[in-house]
Amino acid sequence: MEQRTIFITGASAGFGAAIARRFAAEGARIVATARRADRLDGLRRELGDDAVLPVALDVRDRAAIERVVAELPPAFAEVDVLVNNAGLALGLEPAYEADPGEWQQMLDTNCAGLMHCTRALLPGMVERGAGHVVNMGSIAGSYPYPGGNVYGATKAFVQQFSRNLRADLHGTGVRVTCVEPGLVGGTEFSSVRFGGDDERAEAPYANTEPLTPEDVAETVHWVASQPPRVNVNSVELMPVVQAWGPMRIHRTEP
Ligand code: NDP
Ligand code: 8X3
Repeated sequence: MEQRTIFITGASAGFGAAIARRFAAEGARIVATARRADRLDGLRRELGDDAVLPVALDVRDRAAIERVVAELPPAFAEVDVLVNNAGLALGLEPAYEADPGEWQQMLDTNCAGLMHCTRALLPGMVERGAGHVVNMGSIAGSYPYPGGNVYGATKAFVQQFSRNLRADLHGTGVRVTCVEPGLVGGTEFSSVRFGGDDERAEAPYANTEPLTPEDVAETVHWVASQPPRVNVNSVELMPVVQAWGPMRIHRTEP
């Protein structure tokens, strides 16, 4: 396979860093973006100067996204695969107690950030008649759970935005995939969700075997490595230990 250029948001931790490593292993060039530049520099030291271009980017800053894409150096400018991975869940409170500021941050990051990165990189892909947008959804976009309120809704946005992108891109040769993982351990996701409360953060993974960031990275690499005629629309993956819950019935005292 010829050398590809992969633009990854949220490459400083978790899935994003694992995805960078997976593509770098085949010799791809990685534009590694996130807010924490020191982490991205670490990735460059690990994978090599030619392999990784670290770029500090807060995806909530639309002007910065446009600037970063416009100023990509020639070796990294023709992006083959955009992995819209940056995202977060904040809190698990019911809607009537949740923090509106946290709701806004999830919307700004998971929805607006993802759509503006896509908007910035799509024209080049359409012009070249090739490219792939891989969006990081979640099972939370399909199945509601208590406290998932806005987080789940942002991931439902990611799923439907992915489908609508496909509708717009029909005939251009540009592909779109939504990857929708369930419980994955070994990332900062839960620690971020619970504001650094380690006990709460570790509870979902206790005594079980969740998916790993490498499982997700392998899935992203697989969807992006199919022949050009194949578009994998979506992939939902869960660990074997996870399945759907029963419908709940609230009963009053007799
Ligand atoms: P991590 O918290 O480990 O990584 C999240 C990444 O997003 C970090 O690199 C962080 O970098 C980046 N990020 C957060 N906010 C911003 C921002 N405003 N601008 C740029 N980058 C940002 O989480 P995961 O790796 O677990 O999650 C990655 C994606 O996968 C998310 O979209 C998440 O919703 C989704 N997901 C996670 C699941 C899980 O169980 N872990 C399951 C299903 C989906 P930095 O802080 O340096 O900016
Ligand atoms: C992350 C999976 O179930 O914690 O998207 O919302 S879940």
